[in-house]
Amino acid sequence: MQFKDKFIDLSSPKVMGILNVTPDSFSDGGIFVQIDQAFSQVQQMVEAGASFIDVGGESTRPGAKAVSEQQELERVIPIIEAIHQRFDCVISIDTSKALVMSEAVAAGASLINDVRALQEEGALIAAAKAQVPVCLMHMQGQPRTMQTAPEYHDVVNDVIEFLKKRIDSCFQAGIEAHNIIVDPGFGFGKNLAHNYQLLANLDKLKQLNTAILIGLSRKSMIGNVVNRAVNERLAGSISAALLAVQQGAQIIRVHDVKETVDAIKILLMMNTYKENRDER
Ligand code: 8Y7
Repeated sequence: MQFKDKFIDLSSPKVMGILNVTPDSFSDGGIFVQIDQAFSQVQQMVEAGASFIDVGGESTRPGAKAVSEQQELERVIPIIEAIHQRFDCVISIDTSKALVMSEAVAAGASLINDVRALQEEGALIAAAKAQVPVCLMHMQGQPRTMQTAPEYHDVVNDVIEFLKKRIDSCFQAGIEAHNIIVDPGFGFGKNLAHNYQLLANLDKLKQLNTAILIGLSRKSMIGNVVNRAVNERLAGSISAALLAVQQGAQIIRVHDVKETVDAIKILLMMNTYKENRDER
């Protein structure tokens, strides 16, 4: 898949590192301290094998409050510019706002990651104009209330139908299939059963003929099974990531890049022998 001037071969799975942009940007030493912290985080992740760095200025965790356009721009643009100057990775902008999309791409981002699948006003047009790949994620409801009582007729089918419609809207806006990535949106308006039904049927997303991205790192769908706090969910997160990769997920969005890259290497090593076993 082509990301501006950078090509990433998705025939083997790639890791996307999550960059935490502190909400209180100016309270803890100012923008330079923040850029410094971001730099060391990004450096670690790129050295550990991240092909993508996902930069987000809006918290989409359950219960999180809305962020203004201005706030979001102030948080992400200087950091994207700085990362773009210094690192060889694809910068992904995690946003739903049209203006943030276009400003971020102008600053060096080359992937738009939208948890609202380009449904906000102007987003579809902004993404089409930006001419970079887009990730369309499924979410039921809005972050503030999405976990209250999520409901589906058939979660796997409902998510696939939603993504089909969003892909269609992309086509109509001039975004081509080779620039579309889909994501079932683990934890976004889904209870535990919904999340595991989606994980168990992840391979069905292949029928959409787009690339597949998944994010389940440290999420409650891991925590609720292993019964551990957010910082104790590494083994569970890696296990789930591998199960997703084995079903065709090509981009894995994680906090723990190094450990996930190692785990994927083991899976790929085994798979080289699976492919050969009938030939011997
Ligand atoms: C996802 C995501 C988050 C995800 C995509 C968290 C921004 C919540 N999760 N984007 N963003 N997919 N595409 O716990 O699963 O990381 S934020």
